[in-house]
Amino acid sequence: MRDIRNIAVIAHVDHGKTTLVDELLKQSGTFTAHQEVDERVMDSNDIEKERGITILSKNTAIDYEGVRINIIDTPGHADFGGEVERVLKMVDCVLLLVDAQEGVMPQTKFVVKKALQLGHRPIVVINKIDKPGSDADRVVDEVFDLFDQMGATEEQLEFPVIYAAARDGYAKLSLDEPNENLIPLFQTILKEVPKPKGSDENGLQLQVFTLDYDNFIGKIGIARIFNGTISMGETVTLVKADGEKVKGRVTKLIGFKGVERFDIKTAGTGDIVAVAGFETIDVGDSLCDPANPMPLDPMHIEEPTLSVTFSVNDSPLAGQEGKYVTSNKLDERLASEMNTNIAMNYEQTGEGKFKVNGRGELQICILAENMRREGFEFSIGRPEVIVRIVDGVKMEPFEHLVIDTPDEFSGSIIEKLGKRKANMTNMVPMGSGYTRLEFEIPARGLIGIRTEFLTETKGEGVMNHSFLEFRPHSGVVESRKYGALVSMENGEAVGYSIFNLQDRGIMFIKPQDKVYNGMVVGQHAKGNDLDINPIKAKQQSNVRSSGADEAIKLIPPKQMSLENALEWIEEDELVEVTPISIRVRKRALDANIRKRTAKKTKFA
Ligand SMILES: Nc1nc2c(ncn2[C@@H]2O[C@H](COP(=O)(O)OP(=O)(O)OP(=O)(O)O)[C@@H](O)[C@H]2O)c(=O)[nH]1
Ligand SMILES: [Mg+2]
Repeated sequence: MRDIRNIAVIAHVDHGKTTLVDELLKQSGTFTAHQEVDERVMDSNDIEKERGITILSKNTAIDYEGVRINIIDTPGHADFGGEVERVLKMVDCVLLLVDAQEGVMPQTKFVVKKALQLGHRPIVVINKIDKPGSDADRVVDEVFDLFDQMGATEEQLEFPVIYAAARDGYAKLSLDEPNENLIPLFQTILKEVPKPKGSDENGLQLQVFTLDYDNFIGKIGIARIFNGTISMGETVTLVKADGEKVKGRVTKLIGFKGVERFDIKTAGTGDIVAVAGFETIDVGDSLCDPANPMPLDPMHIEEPTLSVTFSVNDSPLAGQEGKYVTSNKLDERLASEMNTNIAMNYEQTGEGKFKVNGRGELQICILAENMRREGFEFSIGRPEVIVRIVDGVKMEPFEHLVIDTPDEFSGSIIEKLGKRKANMTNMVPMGSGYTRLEFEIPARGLIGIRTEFLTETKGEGVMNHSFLEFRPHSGVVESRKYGALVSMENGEAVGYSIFNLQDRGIMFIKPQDKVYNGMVVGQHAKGNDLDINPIKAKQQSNVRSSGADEAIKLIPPKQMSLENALEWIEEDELVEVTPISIRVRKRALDANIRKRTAKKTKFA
């Protein structure tokens, strides 16, 4: 059997996972001398590169002193926690990174809980020790306390610790050693990561944790072999999560090394490979020995907490900018998404309406962003939290929220969050003028808060949250304070009218933008909605007043990104998404209908 170690790199967002994987690849000599590689090479898809975050977990492999080390890089953002959960089952150990300054953060808790539950004894990497504000000893204590709180065993509490600066490419066993290279980390991996259990002699048992697709070879399952061997051309049995069995032939077997993938003939117990030949293969499915198919336990992933309704775009501008606009196309696209992402699901809730359930606003925004890049046009509604009835009690998801803010803003933040039903559990000075505030808050209270929070803290605050648990429903939370400026005309916006309207609030449009009756063109400075006419041109008199038009000064409009818009809208509004535009609109475009429903809800 091949000498193999399998590890996943887990942490809170931005603590340096992908950067560490880069360095592990480089220092193991995986790249050839002249190979040009991007920074954070594992963040390979467009949105990951643009945003500098990992969205999908990805695997790579290195060879170190004759040992194959398979490494899975995972996302740190709470919305992609489902990715981490399913990966943890595929490895025998984790590298838990913790920022030497920030310490334990909400997603650190989430991933530690999952890792300990599966019996892993993490290698703790205190990363970014080069930061001036780093306090590695304090952070090690925090990690120890966290493990203890999460019910770690004696053995798990004796976790090995490494001090590192991933970006600068060094790691060491104690802080007073010189900064050299990652050899101490490689050595620790070889020493501490258990060898895979199972044997090449047993019947095949392999489980898929990620899917991939190739135009020539079709659906590909990336999987870990828990027992036996698998070979190119061999016939094996695919066992689906519901127990259904289908025999099929392995038409391609792919191995990994660094950023390369290549055909292999055979692979054995412990290895991570990609397999093609099974059209219906999904995440969590097993491939087994046809003589005695023994599937692995299906994967359990934490339930979604948030839902957003995607619907066919029925605005007056529908179909002008996108390639795919029909209900069927939307349905197909969502179905294929859910195939590869078991942390999300969706249901059809009416003609052309699909309720997409996921882990958070970012996860759903990324899906919508991918769809618009592929040429889809659709509209999305306000995110809603998923409520459950447990023993007759209405339960809603709660989140653990951590805020780091300049001291002077902590009072106003506490007040704001109070109105959103947050309960403060901790407040500690962080030094250099910053305070850390911790809360437990209904997920509902977090919808739409980010922009407001950034304004409140002049962009200097940082907020992080991750799922805690379902708790009894906590009543009404405060929502948007401002009304909408709603166009009452169809046509093209005119500079002159925008100029006249701009002191009513914040405009979202600029001259020549297409508008329609019922489209939201700005945020009203007051609490009520206001119908306005953004296409009214100046009355032309016979005598041209020279240069008067050029003299008007327009305040630049607020450009609504998909996330801004989704955060901003209320229940009676929608975001219209096309490959070119993001528009906000009223659900009911007709002003009379809007007024009637507004009255009804008021007196309901
Ligand atoms: N000062 C310092 N910065 C680092 C170090 N390691 C990583 N960074 C920086 O931290 C930022 C985040 O790094 P990533 O590697 O993308 O973090 P990540 O954990 O993969 O982030 P997600 O995948 O989005 O959760 C980047 O700007 C890195 O350059 C380090 O050792 N020291
Ligand atoms: Mg990353």
